Amino acid sequence: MKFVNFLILLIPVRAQQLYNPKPSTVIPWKSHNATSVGGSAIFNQQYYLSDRTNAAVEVFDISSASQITTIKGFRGLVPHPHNKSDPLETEKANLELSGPNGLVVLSDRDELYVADGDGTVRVINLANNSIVANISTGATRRANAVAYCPWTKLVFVTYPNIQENNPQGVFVDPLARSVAGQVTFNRPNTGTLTHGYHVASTLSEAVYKPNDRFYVASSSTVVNPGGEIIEIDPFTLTISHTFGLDNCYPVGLMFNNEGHLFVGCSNGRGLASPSAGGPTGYSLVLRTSSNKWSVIGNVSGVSGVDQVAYSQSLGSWFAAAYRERTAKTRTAGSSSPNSSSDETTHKQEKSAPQVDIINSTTNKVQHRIQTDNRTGQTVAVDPHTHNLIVPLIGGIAIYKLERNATHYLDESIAASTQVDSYVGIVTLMLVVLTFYICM
Ligand SMILES: *[C@@H]1O[C@H](CO)[C@@H](O)[C@H](O)[C@H]1NC(C)=O
Ligand SMILES: *[C@@H]1O[C@H](CO)[C@@H](O)[C@H](O)[C@H]1NC(C)=O
Ligand SMILES: *[C@@H]1O[C@H](CO)[C@@H](O)[C@H](O)[C@H]1NC(C)=O
Ligand SMILES: *[C@@H]1O[C@H](CO)[C@@H](O)[C@H](O)[C@H]1NC(C)=O
Ligand SMILES: *[C@@H]1O[C@H](CO)[C@@H](O)[C@H](O)[C@H]1NC(C)=O
Ligand SMILES: *[C@@H]1O[C@H](CO)[C@@H](O)[C@H](O)[C@H]1NC(C)=O
Ligand SMILES: *[C@@H]1O[C@H](CO)[C@@H](O)[C@H](O)[C@H]1NC(C)=O
Ligand SMILES: *[C@@H]1O[C@H](CO)[C@@H](O)[C@H](O)[C@H]1NC(C)=O
Ligand SMILES: CC(=O)N[C@H]1CO[C@H](CO)[C@@H](O)[C@@H]1O
Repeated sequence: MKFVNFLILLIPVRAQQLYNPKPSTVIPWKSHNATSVGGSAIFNQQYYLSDRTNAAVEVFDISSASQITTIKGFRGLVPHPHNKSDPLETEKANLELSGPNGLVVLSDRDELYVADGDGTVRVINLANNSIVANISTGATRRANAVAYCPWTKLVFVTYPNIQENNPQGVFVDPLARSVAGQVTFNRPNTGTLTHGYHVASTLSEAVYKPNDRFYVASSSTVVNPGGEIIEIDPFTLTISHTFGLDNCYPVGLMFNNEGHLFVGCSNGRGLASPSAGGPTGYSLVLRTSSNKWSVIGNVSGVSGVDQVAYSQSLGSWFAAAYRERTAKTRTAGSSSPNSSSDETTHKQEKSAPQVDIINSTTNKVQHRIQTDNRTGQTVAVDPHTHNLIVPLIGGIAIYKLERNATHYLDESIAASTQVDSYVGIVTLMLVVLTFYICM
């Protein structure tokens, strides 16, 4: 029996690497004190970020590492009607009325569509970075996520509409700059969303799967309390499939090149991830082909995710797990203010904001980059230069992955393999020793 127990110990346990590269550049915010951001995008070497705190879309040039301009004309953070005293606090702001939120580049039109807090979609001309149109979606509260189908030339806009408990999706025709259709989603599970004003929405990310359909994440509905992924046909302008999830509360979505959908879970109420015992939360990878949907990957240790990016050339997803939590184990009696003769071990959760880099072939975490739990909710990666960009309180952090990705990966894998072999050898010696002792 003992021998068998030791054999189990021989299975190598690969410790999760916390990878903390220094960003190659941190561009300070020109508009100060950003505490609440929406989506981000990279196009033509420029980085666009929805900055709710400063009621603007911020534009940065990546190669010169400088801020180009601030595009004003957005709603900004609207204080909660029940507490007007603290407009800078995200949790106290009424996100249902705030913006800018999601944004998407229409590369064939050289335009950026940005969803705002009053239900308007504002169109930015990328040649001169100015708002050239405001399209009313008919909504009166925040328009949230946006996605673009270049095939049918339609923009899909989500309208969470928490207040009326009536989430909608609106199709916008960029040529006519008007609404072309509408779908109604399952109602949110208000029993699950008990955070009151702190609830941002149940409808979160929207993505377009190339040459296929739109996909939207809904965190928790009456029909599917653990959340659902909704597929929308851009030709018939109707919902073509709904896939229910258990205990995921999906927020971020992103397809890889093989058409696999990464689903960033929040795994709990609000955006917090699960309980003590290490990073036990997870995100999922789905196959969405026709009506044969299935879960093909379970990415352990990645939760509290907001937005997700993908790089085909690096073969990785990048998940902004800004509300990730890990267990902090502490033995009473040391630095504890309650120190006494109590020798029990207390487990507490601790905020562990990070961007997780996930191999999109193996669906395993390759690296974790530490971020912050305020503005680290969005992530973008430049397909050409492999610059990974995360907005942090201290500035816009740019990680150059192209030159150093392989280097970092090799180094980290080498380090963890060394640890594995070392653990293996020690265990083997113990087994041999025990075997002789028992004899
Ligand atoms: C409103 O926000 C202020 C500043 O954070 C806080 O001191 C106050 O307690 C809040 N009031 C309510 C009713 O939540
Ligand atoms: C930006 O370009 C668009 C399209 O050419 C034009 O209509 C608009 O007036 C320009 N805006 C500014 C501020 O130059
Ligand atoms: C769009 O709306 C914003 C905010 O009200 C305003 O600043 C801007 O001038 C408008 N632009 C156009 C082209 O209507
Ligand atoms: C994913 O794995 C976790 C354990 O890490 C498990 O609790 C959960 O049920 C799994 N979810 C799915 C959908 O497979
Ligand atoms: C320490 O004791 C106080 C008072 O009994 C209690 O409120 C608090 O939760 C305890 N803290 C911990 C970490 O156990
Ligand atoms: C964010 O991090 C700070 C500092 O670690 C922590 O005090 C706070 O509780 C965290 N907030 C959330 C929502 O996790
Ligand atoms: C991802 O995993 C595949 C299969 O093991 C491997 O061939 C590939 O090199 C990995 N990608 C990276 C970036 O490490
Ligand atoms: C990439 O790694 C190499 C080797 O450690 C280092 O010399 C170089 O400065 C790094 N480049 C960047 C852009 O961080
Ligand atoms: C309220 C607050 O945080 N204000 C800060 C905004 O940013 C400027 C410049 O970085 C600081 O000096 C302020 O303290």
